[in-house]
Amino acid sequence: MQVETKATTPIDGQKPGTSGLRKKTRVFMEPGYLENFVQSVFDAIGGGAGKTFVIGGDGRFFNAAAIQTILKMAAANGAAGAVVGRGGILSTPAASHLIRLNKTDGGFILSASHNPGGIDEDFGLKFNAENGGPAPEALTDRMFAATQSMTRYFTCEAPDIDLGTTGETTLGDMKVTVVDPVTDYQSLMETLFDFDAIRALFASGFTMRFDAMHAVTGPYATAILENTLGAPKGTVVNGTPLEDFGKGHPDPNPIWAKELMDLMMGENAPDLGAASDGDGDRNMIVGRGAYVTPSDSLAILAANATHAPAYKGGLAGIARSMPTSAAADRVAAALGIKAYETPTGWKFFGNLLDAGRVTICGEESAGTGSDHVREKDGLWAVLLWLNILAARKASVAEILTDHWATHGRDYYSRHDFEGIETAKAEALISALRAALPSLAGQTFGDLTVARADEFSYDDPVDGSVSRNQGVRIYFDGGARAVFRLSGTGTTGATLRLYLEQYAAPDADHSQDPQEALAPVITAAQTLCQMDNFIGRSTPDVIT
Ligand code: VG1
Ligand code: CO
Repeated sequence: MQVETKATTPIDGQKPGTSGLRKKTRVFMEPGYLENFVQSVFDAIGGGAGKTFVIGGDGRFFNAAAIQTILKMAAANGAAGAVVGRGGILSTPAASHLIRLNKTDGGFILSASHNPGGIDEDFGLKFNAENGGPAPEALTDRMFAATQSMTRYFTCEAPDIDLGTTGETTLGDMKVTVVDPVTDYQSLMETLFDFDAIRALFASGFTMRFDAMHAVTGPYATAILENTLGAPKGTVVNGTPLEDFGKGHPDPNPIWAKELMDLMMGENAPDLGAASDGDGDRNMIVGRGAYVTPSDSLAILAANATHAPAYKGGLAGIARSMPTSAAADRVAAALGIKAYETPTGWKFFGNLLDAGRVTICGEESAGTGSDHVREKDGLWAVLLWLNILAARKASVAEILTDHWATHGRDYYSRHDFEGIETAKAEALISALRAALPSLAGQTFGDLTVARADEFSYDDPVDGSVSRNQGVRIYFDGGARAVFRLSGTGTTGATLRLYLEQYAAPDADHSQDPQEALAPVITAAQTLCQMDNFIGRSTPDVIT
């Protein structure tokens, strides 16, 4: 194999965000764009020589071509091996598992997750480290630094690898192993959950709809739910991954999974509705007439985890991202275990999981997971729910109301304001930051600020500090508003306003969340002078 050294120059803006580098697909397809970034990964990890990597993605447009480029570059950088999902397909949690199972030196995950796909939509690339988790900030900082001084990349002339069939082949001196994307992941799930109990649940007539949203979980859900657990054919819908996700937003929330929501709120609702996102790491859970917010789902999974074989010994601790509601903290307190609050993004859970400090983690953005991999895991959450439903012999709605009666309800909602001019969004955050010292004691609408700060995270495992992770406003009476800018978008800025209000176990839990949150919505919008800064007060997406 002849290694070719290609001269190149640095490309602006190749800074990984909350979850890897995400850009418009056409940007990724520009000559050298993908190559520069991939080379920066190799440079940041001390080169590829002798190393092995997992490579796969969510199947969106440009997935297959990008994998061929990465394979050639890996071989040219001296890699010893690559493990690739058949057809270039790997869900994010399955990729995380393969990195750990095969003890590789990391992996390249090609996905822009919940962002739409297609030549005019989004593409993304993320590097995960040898623990199977997203590169921590110290590593993404090194990657970004490498992109800024990039002068050459290494590749080679070679025919494309046939990814259509499993088996081993070589690319120069590099061994390429094409694996079934589902098999190892399914085996892992079988070690965690009581498949017999779930099988018996389906056999008893339990009904479910799983919406794969034309994204990566289709093959996984079909193999596990229908072919193994005996859910009737047709339980999984939109189960064939498409390059453009059928032109949808593969984001499992009540807005983008509206069809599923309508079904679940209607007369013919099955017992359980679930959905996952583009790359299979998010989940939505909805019972008959009962939507479970991701924050509540995290808390309920943690409170009931011992029903599943993998967690029967109890949990070491629970971690949630800062904007996620305090519901999980209440469960941790009740269980007498530690609760951790981390910045947004799964990369911050890695150290806690590696150190054995936490067993279950979650985010308000529909991500839950455990120490079985180092990513959030959509199907895992669905299977844990199924295991709990099978064990408790109760409906989703019953489990939800029972949970609130025990721990209280954290009314919760996120309001997203999308496509804002970046300068305006940043001005709003800067003004908030400047106002922080004087906010306590001031009243906005009906609510008085108890305390306010900007979240900074001191990682208790490696001592690293991550600043400016969102503005938190706590009001008297148990309400909280959080402001932060999204780090996964590809155009303009998205302002996320996270809202919550606690209602004690004996309080009214039957309100519509938007009504229960009305005072904190008003207070938050007034306090940040939303209208002045961005000229808007109606969110584009409410979850
Ligand atoms: C969003 C979510 C965050 C999640 C991230 C990646 O980030 O808020 O909780 O970890 O997406 O999820 P941001 O910066 O846009 O708020 V995924 O499913 O894209 O890997
Ligand atoms: Co995702």
